[in-house]
Amino acid sequence: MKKKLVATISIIICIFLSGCGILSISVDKDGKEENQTPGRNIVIGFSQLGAESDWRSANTESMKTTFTKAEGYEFIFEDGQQKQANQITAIRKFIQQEVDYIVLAPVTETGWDTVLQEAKNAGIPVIIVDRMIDVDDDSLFTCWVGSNFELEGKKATKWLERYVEINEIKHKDIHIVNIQGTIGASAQIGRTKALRDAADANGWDLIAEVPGDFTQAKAREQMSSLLEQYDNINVVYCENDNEAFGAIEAIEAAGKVVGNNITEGEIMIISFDGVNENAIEFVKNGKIACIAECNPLHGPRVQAIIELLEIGGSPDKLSYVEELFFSADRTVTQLSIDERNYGVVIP
Ligand code: GYE
Repeated sequence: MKKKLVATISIIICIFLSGCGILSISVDKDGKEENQTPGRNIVIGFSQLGAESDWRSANTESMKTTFTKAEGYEFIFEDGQQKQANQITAIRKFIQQEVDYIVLAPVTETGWDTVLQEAKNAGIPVIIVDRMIDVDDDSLFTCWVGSNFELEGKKATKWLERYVEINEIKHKDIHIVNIQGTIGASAQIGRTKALRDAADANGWDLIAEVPGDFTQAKAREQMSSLLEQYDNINVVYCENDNEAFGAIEAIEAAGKVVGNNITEGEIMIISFDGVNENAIEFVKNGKIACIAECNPLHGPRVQAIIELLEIGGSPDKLSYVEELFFSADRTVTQLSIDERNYGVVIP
């Protein structure tokens, strides 16, 4: 309640300041005029893990368009290019630059203790966004905001379980491969765990788990080699949409058909994210059976946290984002509707 009140007051103050026109005009290096809130220049160092997927591009865009000069922020962006070492270097640079906040989208969960201790010693709050970190001491980060990746996986596997039952397919006839994300990333860990648990519980044949690094190219390569090794694959669990695109390309290149009719030799694709319009199109035309949404628009969420910290508030340690589930199969979604605690959008 107190937190809400503090947040509300801050929003009122912001609206008041801009409403009164208390904005100064400054000129950037190209001579263009920019609005700037006077007396306020919050410096944020953002260590983004890379640019592997459409999700990531949307996430970067959300951060960049949120933390603008006009809103009183100086935003320093560093691309880690999938390497933790680069992200650690970026954090150390932010500490030297004496930024006000460090925002970290970590590539993998472990290995952050030392550098985050350095940030803590420097008195710089660290906000973790998207994937989680696994540190011994929770006080090394202020808070985290992101998705419940295992829940996303549970939605997808529940959907498959229902599909199998409604279509009177035997669970043991599900021959599934998992094209995983970046190994050690929270999104991979949660989604992989959900599939392993569901395969165990239902008796699905989980043929193989291979890393696809969340990229289209790696997934295409992995899927081609899986098709050469196994001739009974009928479901492909792709841990993001870009992998789904790559898997579809490989399946079609091998002369096979992508679709839900697995009893007639088609190969079903299950995916995550739902960011790219093409992925939603694929759900509509049956090339992707279902997508557990993963929401990348964290910019405003991180902003709300920073604004709360600015006025002395304390954000929740962990904030999970609400997400939807996309499937074009109305029978399955209707039948499972009472059992789930998440929304379904039928495109
Ligand atoms: O699902 C995938 C991206 O960590 C939630 O990373 C993120 C995942 C997302 O590469 O597309």
